Amino acid sequence: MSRKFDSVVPPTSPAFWRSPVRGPWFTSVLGVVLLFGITVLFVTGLLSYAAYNPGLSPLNDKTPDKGLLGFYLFDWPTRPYWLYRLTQGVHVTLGITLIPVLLAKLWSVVPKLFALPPARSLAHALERISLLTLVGGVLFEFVTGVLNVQLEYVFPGSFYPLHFYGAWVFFAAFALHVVLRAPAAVRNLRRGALGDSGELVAVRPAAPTVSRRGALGVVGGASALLFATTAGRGFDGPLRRTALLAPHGWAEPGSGPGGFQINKTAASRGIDPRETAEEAWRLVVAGPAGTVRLSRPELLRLPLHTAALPIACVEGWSTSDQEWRGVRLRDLAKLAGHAADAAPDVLVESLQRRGAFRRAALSAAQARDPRSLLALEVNGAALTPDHGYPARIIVPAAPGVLNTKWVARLTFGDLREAVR
Ligand SMILES: Nc1nc2c(c(=O)[nH]1)N[C@H]1C(S)=C(S)[C@@H](COP(=O)(O)O)O[C@H]1N2
Ligand SMILES: [Mo]
Repeated sequence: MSRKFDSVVPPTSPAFWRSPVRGPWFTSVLGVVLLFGITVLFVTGLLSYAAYNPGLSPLNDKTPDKGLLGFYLFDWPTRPYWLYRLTQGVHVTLGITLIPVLLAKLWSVVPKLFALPPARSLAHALERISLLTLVGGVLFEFVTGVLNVQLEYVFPGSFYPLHFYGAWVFFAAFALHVVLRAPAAVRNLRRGALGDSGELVAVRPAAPTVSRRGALGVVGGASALLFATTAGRGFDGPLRRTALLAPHGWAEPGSGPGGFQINKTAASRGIDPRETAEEAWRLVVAGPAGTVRLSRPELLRLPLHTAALPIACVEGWSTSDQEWRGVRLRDLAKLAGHAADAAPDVLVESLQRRGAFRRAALSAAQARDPRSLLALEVNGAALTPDHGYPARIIVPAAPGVLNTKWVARLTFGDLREAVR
């Protein structure tokens, strides 16, 4: 793809663009890959949004002004228990894998950005504006997504609304683009690489250094490399070590029962060991029957149950199943005055005083599931401080953000009452 050009030819001239790789076939192949890939990203993104149960409580809702965009929301299920691990793993891994395809697609059509006159007609002007929305939208979604996954806290509190509203704006432009271009793309693909003609084909092509198929191979190879260095985020042990692109400098979980991914340490969340000590810490359980206070030894004397469940974060990493042991949320609901089968929504509050994720609302379906625990132990030992000692929530199929650590209080009942 040699880029030699005469300094006198401006980029607004077709003669400026000399790569012999450009052409409708190359653009259409990449377009079809993106059509499927971006559709999966959009659907898994909408699922990820639903998984936070934003309809449940203002606490879970980062986008209270969503209006009609929340039309599809549903009560996030608790089975299969690996649901969010799968949908969010696919969302993040696929998004990263598609980056080379996206860049190649934009490169393949970049001459059009410079084409003159800016508008030949009103229809042409509208089309170019919609393309700016499309390109701006896709870059915005990929950049915000990658930044959120790779660098925590670049968007204090605002990643959710940005990525969510951006997705709808982008997807509207994307759907329009697909409808307008699909017939031409099908024609280009039928005609094949050799039958290429049209505005994208260089009028003064430079000598080829790679065939069009070869160039596609380079793009595919780059995607395969990104996939191979990303997918390991969804596993523990040796596989995680293949995730070379995952953010490093995280707390080292070490080995032993608590030797799995730690997102935020107790120290970083301002959890004081004096508050979690056995003498000091009490779990408050509130409901219509009043308020019960339980020490950790008292909780350990209640019926204990185990559940093998992963932690799966919105950032796309997850752990393999861990063996959690603790008290069922439905049994705690009973202590608070609700029949176990009629356990209502529950507000979970942690010892943590500041920062996001110190509180979360769980749905009645989540509270009733027999695998939903207030976990006291993991993998046969007491929780480590960084995994939420003295007690943390674990719920099947839910995003990590709902697995509150260092729990201090559970309030069963109508959450609109509980949250002010
Ligand atoms: N109190 C509290 N609980 C929390 C968080 C937090 O910041 N504070 N982070 C949540 C998020 S976003 C995730 S992904 C999981 C990570 O759990 P781990 O660090 O044990 O892997 O904890 C959740 N529980
Ligand atoms: Mo998370």
